[in-house]
Amino acid sequence: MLVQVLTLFPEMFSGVLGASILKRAQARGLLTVRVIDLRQFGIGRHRVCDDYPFGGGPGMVMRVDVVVPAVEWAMAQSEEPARLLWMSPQGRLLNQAWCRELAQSSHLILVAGHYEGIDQRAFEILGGEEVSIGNYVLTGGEIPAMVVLDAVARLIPGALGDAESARQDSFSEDWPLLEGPQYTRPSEYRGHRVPEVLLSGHHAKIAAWRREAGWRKTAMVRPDLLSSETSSSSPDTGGHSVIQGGNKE
Ligand code: 9D3
Repeated sequence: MLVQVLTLFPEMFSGVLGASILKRAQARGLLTVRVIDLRQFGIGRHRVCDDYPFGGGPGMVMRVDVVVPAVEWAMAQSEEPARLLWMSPQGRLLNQAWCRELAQSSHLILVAGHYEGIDQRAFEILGGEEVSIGNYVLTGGEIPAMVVLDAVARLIPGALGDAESARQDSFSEDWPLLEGPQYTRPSEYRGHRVPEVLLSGHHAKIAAWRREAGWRKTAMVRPDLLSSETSSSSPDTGGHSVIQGGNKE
């Protein structure tokens, strides 16, 4: 998979790309990430990429005559037609089903906006989909682009280690219930003991205890996951609830 990221802050990506699964997926040749500096497409000697919003208002808007040529250049770097994703607070909420779908793609282009956003005509001209990662305000689309990259890259076959992929195979739903607590050695620390059942070696009891603990945790923290109409696996809403106004995290 080729992923091209267009950003005004390419240096933000180096740490994320150089560690863990993203590093391994690239080392294994499963993933190529190219971070493209939008400033290369800036206008004039100063490579200006933004300007004041027509109609007034705070902040700056990224120029259509910078963004469109940059994306078109990125599209031309691969034979495969690219799936174009705009990181935007106005986007559809990212969920696991969408990530799984994106992982089927051989070429993604992620545009990370900064400032107040991107001139609307860029979407009109190029199409694509707007992605939000949640209902909170970030300073730009860079971290959302990293989130998309991370969530999608681990779904590329071979990207995960054996243990991790075995685990992943064990549930096929869009989003499972939450898990109960995890423990490792020592079995007692500062008077806090690991639940006895986990030390019992009784596999059926352990499985039952974990199911119960996960269900309790879910009911407490994410009751939205327990009602089928509002869960992230609900296909008709794309994962965010319309009824009951759920997913207001
Ligand atoms: C006051 C209006 N704001 C929109 C909610 C303006 C604004 C805030 C933050 C415009 C851009 C941004 C920068 N955020 C992103 O580019 C972004 C984002 C986010 O802030 N939250 C969740 N997902 C995303 S994807 C891109």
